[in-house]
Amino acid sequence: MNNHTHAAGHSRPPLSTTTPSEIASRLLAAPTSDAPGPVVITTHAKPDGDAAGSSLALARALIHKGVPAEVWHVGPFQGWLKTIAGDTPTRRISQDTPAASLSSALPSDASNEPRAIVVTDTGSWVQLETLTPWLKPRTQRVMVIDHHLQGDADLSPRRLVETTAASATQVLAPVIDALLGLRADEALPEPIARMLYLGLATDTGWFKFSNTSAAAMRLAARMIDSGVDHAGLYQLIDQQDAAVRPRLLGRALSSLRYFDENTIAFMALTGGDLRELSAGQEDTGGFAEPAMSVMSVRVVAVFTDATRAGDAQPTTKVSLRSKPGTNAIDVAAVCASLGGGGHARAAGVKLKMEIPQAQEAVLQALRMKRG
Ligand SMILES: [Mn+2]
Repeated sequence: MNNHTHAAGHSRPPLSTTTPSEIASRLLAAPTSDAPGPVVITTHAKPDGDAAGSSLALARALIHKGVPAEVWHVGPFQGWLKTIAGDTPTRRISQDTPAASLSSALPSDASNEPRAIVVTDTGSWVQLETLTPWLKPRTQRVMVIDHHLQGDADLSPRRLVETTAASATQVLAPVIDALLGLRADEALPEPIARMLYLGLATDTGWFKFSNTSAAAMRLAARMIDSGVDHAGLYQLIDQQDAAVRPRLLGRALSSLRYFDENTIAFMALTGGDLRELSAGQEDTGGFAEPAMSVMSVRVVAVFTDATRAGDAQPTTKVSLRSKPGTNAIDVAAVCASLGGGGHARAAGVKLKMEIPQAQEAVLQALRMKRG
């Protein structure tokens, strides 16, 4: 994920329990009479580039093979998502849909019962909150394609998880090759390649984060050889901010505090900041970069008020980033100690407390974990 503010599960089941070719053959198999519907592909709420890219790429590859497929996205939705989805069948589900009314938001007749369900870019129930009541009775038909360390074993018996992959789309690429019968050096149809590139590019910060590997670069080169307009994608995804974004960044920067010889940087966006600027959660995220560019800084935490109207308790969303190198801080471990998760260099957690208390808790956890 680009925005790593998800909390992931604690259990660590064996990572991969299946192979790209097994997933492909299951997806190409004729449906059974009790589950004749399309393949449903879903991902974590608030889809980022990798979530959108992995889910849409797989749907396009299946449709290319004549297999009916649709993507289910759970909000909030970023502005570019509609453009990226194009005419690929996509169902948009509000993240606030209560469990009781979920079934009326979803196709319910038996002819629509999906033959298979694929979850991409997450393997954790907490990131699939809204869809959990629908997924729970169907886990035997779920397959997971992911690159996160955390995951829940009871989400699916079939998991394709590579934690060294830069993006879920990198894990997905061999599945698509198996579906389409392509070698790993052959061109892909451009609408599929564009989605694979999108996941790679956004999860590597446009090829500058430490997860940018030779394999990621090779896959990106193959996608560009397949005709992807990488400059157009950059403009669509990274230069589409609402006018309020720089103002919100100004608020975050003016809250900047350093700790421990300027090695730790904290920024905060309060509920007041969001209200005064008429900004929403969808306008936040990605604010760590300016503080990461400070030489002494090794870790940045951005705290955002995520309390929803009517919530009994305050919620603070914490997004952590750290720099690679000697004594690099494993922010996934820091977040895991607080109930969250993510990657070693980018992780997150949601804490049921006000921002000042959340900052105290994260500072303690950072001081405990650093070398
Ligand atoms: Mn990802």
